[in-house]
Amino acid sequence: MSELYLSCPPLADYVEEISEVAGYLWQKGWAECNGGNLSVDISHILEGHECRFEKEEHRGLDHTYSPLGGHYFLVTGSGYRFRDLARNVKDNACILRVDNDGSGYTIVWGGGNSPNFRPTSEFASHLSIHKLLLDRGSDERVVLHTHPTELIALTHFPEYKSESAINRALWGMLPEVKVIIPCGVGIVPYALPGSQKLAEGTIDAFNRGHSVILWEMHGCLATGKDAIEAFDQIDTLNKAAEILLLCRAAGQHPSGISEVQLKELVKAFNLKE
Ligand code: 2HA
Ligand code: ZN
Repeated sequence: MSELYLSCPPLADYVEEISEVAGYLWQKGWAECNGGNLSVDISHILEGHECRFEKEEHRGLDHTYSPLGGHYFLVTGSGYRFRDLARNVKDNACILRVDNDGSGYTIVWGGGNSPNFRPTSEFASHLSIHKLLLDRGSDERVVLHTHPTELIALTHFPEYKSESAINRALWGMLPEVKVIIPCGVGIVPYALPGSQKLAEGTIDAFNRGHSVILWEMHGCLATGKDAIEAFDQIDTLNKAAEILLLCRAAGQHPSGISEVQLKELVKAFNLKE
């Protein structure tokens, strides 16, 4: 076992869970090439441990994230593959500490031996979301972005460009969708990957009450208490998208679970409407 895990045993479980989810994403076909990224605020699990980190590589940030000063994140690398992460977290992700003033960060572990290692290209979106979760006092600490094929396909349909239309269609495919994602998915119109515009659109969608966001013609982003919870929400939504597309491919336009049946579900499971 590595020095780091010996000095901070709970970290080993986190690293294991992340490689498990990375494997699922690859098996699902949602992580082609270097598609997707993941970050975890691990500050809480480091508390009370004298962690023996191994390196110090400092970098600046384009924006300042003062409230995140001093926080530690486990983050996947830019240009790195989820299928490789599944086998080896240390070479394909890093742990970094955000500077006290939030204007930069220091990589303290991982990143392989590459001097060019950088956190994910979507780091701006991830940090903005972690800041929001912190502001809210949320216990969600994971941000996961991936490319779920069928959900992305639906964002190309003119009739599913609106949040109300796509949520009505997805909730209608199987009861689990309303149970797991009662507030529905938020939609962010297409914006350049890694851009501040995409990060801002994502924050707006979170502020509308969503915990899963669809980036039009690009992918999906979810938060969760852990990586499995974030994955499960996307998996459930994508299952609904698969059923919808299967019905369409068979020449059917399913009317799905009715309003009355959805209301019955909300009542029975005490869900948010
Ligand atoms: O990390 O998916 O959106 C690669 C991407 C960018
Ligand atoms: Zn992406």
